[in-house]
Amino acid sequence: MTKRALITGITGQDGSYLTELLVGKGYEVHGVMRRASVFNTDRIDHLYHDPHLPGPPVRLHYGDLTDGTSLRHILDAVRPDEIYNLGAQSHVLVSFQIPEYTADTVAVGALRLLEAVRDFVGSRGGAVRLYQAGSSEMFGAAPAPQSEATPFHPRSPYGVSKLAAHWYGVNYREAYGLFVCNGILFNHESPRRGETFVSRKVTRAAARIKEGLQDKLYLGNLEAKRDWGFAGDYVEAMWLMLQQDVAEDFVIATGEARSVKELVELAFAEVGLEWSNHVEFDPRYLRPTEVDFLQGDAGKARQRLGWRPKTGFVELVRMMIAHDLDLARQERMLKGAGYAAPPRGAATLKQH
Ligand code: NAP
Ligand code: G4F
Repeated sequence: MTKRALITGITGQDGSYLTELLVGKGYEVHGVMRRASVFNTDRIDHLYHDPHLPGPPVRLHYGDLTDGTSLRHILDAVRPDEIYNLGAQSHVLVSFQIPEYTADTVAVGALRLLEAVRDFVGSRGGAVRLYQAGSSEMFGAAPAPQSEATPFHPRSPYGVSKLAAHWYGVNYREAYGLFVCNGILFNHESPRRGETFVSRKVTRAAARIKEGLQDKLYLGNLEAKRDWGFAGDYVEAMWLMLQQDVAEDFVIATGEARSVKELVELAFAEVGLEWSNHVEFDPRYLRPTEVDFLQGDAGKARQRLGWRPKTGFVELVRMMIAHDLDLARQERMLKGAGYAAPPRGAATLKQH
């Protein structure tokens, strides 16, 4: 029997890698996509085909985590075996600017999905397994290294909302016996990372400065430390959690922490530049409350899931730099040939 998966946030970084993984395992994959005024499927265009043509079994459904009815209808249409709730307003600094919307998508959105699943299982019977995308941001100010046993102390509206979603998941597991796994994932990046997260902002800028397309990079706090892994490795952990006999929660991390400054130094060194000649401080990128030090202990995932990261920090930054150099070179060539508009994905750097 072909397994069916439903992914919220399929158009995001993790959604795209998870779709590749599940298609490779023979799943039929369905995704929830928000309506946008332009095409917003860049990350999955290589997987998604016009439904009239033969191609990988990936189907998209319009829906939104702020719209519980749409979620319930999609469950009836898809009848999934596994659900991965990756949809979120996922930017920490932005969550201070739009806290209510962040809570609506991240916290109440997870609750809406759980209620829809509970209703679906109640009326249709059968078993549905749900992965909830939790975050190391829930640990916030808790001392490193952080594991499943570490008490949470979130430091942003995003972190608080993810923590509410985490506890909703635990509660629905205990109250209704739903199979819900909370992944507590530390930062994970890739060439498909959104351009306003620090890793991608830095690798894009280093590449564009190298190609003469910009001169300066404006950043906030360089002292914060993060445990950065590769998104392609982390989606495997999501899938593994849902293949266990019992639903549990898992920390997923590399166990290595680096500062933002180390990331910047490495990225600029990769393109042969001295970072301090190009990086300027801009206080607009500071958060009202910062998370200083995240370093995960993924011992439980190693033992129980057999999961370990395959990609190290240096390899990750090299992969991202290689990708962004390609984009910057395309942009430079097009500009040289007189085209005003850069290729999509290489748009002129707006330093959000
Ligand atoms: P991302 O690239 O920002 O993708 C977020 C996805 O959520 C996008 O597909 C986005 O759609 C969708 N979305 C946003 N608001 C929505 C709404 N109201 N209804 C339905 N979908 C909505 O995030 P990511 O890096 O792939 O992360 C995946 C999940 O893991 C997120 O929940 C994130 O908070 C969590 N997480 C990420 C990390 C990390 O380091 N990457 C670490 C821990 C946890 P559009 O494409 O239309 O914007
Ligand atoms: O790349 P960031 O924006 O990621 P952050 O805040 O750690 O959140 C990411 O990881 C979480 C897991 O812990 C996810 F749940 C969340 O969805 C997201 O994927 O910032 C990393 C660090 C911060 O300390 C920030 O203050 O980089 C610092 N930073 C310094 N200058 C900057 C900048 N961050 C951004 N985005 N932009 C800057 O200019």
